[in-house]
Amino acid sequence: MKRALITGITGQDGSYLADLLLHKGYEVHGVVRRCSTFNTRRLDHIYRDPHDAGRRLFLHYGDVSDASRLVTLLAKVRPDEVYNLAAQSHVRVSFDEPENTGDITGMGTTRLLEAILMSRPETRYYQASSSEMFGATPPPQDESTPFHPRSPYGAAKVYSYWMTRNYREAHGMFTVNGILFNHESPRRGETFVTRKIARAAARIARGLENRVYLGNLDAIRDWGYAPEYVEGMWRMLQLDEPDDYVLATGVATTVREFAEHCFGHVALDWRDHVAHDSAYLRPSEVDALVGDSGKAEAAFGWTAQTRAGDLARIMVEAELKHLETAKAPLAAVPEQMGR
Ligand code: NAP
Ligand code: F7E
Repeated sequence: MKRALITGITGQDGSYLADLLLHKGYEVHGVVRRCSTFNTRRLDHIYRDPHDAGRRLFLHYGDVSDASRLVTLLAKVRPDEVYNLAAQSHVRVSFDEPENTGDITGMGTTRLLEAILMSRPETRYYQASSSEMFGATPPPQDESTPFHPRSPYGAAKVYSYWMTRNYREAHGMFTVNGILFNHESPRRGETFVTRKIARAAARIARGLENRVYLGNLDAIRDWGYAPEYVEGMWRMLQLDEPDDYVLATGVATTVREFAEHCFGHVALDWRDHVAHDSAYLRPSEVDALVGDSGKAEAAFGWTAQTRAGDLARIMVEAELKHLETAKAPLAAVPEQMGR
């Protein structure tokens, strides 16, 4: 039985990756931050009581800011594959917390790579690199596009990208960068724009609120469906040689168009419900990200299947279903925190 360790297992991608690896017969170990409230909501459906025999999902407290913990954890688990998905992943928040973002999204990678080198260097390593690294460089972007990050988050990811390459070149480790363009789902964090809009469209349709405040509607993103992207992560670690790959749909959609899709799905006109708030603008914006994932298609046959219109439908449907089943609909995300 193969053994994998996932940092960021409680996040959107971590939870889908855990689903996938359990389905493939892996023993899955996840690193979870200690938190005063439960942060394992996305894992509820696969969690099994520690006293149950035969379980294959194991959760361990840990934090990528804590090098000694990573060393002991890697020595204890001795995984065949490590997926480093842990990050302060919110671009707008990275302007408020640039140092913390550098520590977690940047230095966290080095701590983990070093712990692997010390304990089991033959472990295969996946780094969650991001299209945010391309930043100001115009689309289409692929593996040879120069980086020009526009946020502390993007800069931290560029650092992690190069550390991942360096452990491959310097130590011969099997390390890969998956350079993933935006991918979304009903499990997306509530303050990312797709989830924020889908959630608002459903709540407005059910009469729970009337308006959603957004920032830049002109930004262009390449939005795919997260479960397809975690399959791509896994495939990268099954190749004969380590390399770096872009995963993207290749389709450009503006924030405005995504809002049109979501509100259209509940037969509403987005213009009646979307208002502007400059709090959601970024000090420096990434205007357009549209990827070319031809290299991934050629190397391991990966192509994105779901486009933005279908994604909007999937996300709004999930919000509507949630409202039907929730006893008391959750309160709106507080405005100032709803970056
Ligand atoms: P996410 O939902 O924000 O999940 C981030 C995960 O990192 C969570 O499990 C979080 O734990 C964990 N984490 C944060 N700080 C940590 C720390 N100090 N130590 C240990 N764990 C920590 O992000 P995602 O959308 O799943 O993305 C997964 C990875 O891919 C991230 O590295 C992200 O930057 C990158 N990425 C995402 C996209 C995308 O479009 N989704 C595109 C390209 C790259 P809590 O649950 O406790 O907060
Ligand atoms: O913003 C605009 C905003 O926060 C998308 C992360 O997963 O993907 C994600 O980063 C666009 C931006 O995602 C609001 O200005 C308008 O242009 O959903 P987002 P992101 O910044 O693209 C990359 C690939 C990652 O790696 C990151 O980890 O939407 N926008 N109005 C807004 N964005 C937010 N959040 N909230 C608004 O009200």
